[in-house]
Amino acid sequence: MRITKHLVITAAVVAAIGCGGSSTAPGGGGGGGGGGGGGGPVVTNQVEVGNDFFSPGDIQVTPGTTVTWTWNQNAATHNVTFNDGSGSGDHGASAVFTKTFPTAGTFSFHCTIHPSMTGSVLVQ
Ligand SMILES: [Cu+2]
Repeated sequence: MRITKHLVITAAVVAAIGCGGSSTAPGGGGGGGGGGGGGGPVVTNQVEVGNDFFSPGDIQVTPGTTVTWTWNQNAATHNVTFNDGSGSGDHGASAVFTKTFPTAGTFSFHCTIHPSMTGSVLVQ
């Protein structure tokens, strides 16, 4: 007996069609925003003196403005000292120091006890 096998090879053409593969982003955007708080000085003549910070540290005033530094109720001993050596001297909680800035310029200050405490008055 002869068994004839007819092998029909069907070339299965697998058409891998890429269509539909692209996924359209489902409205992913929307982020952004959140601005504000930039690095510029704050327009104010009031500075809080706290433990290891002046708040705000960098302020802006117009010529002739008197700036007031107020030690907060929790403040340890700090001082407001300008680069020319002038300043408040050492004070503690609830102290107040004022200084008038008649001329334009940038006047940096710091606490000599805590060098990390720095600030500046931009007068313009
Ligand atoms: Cu200090």
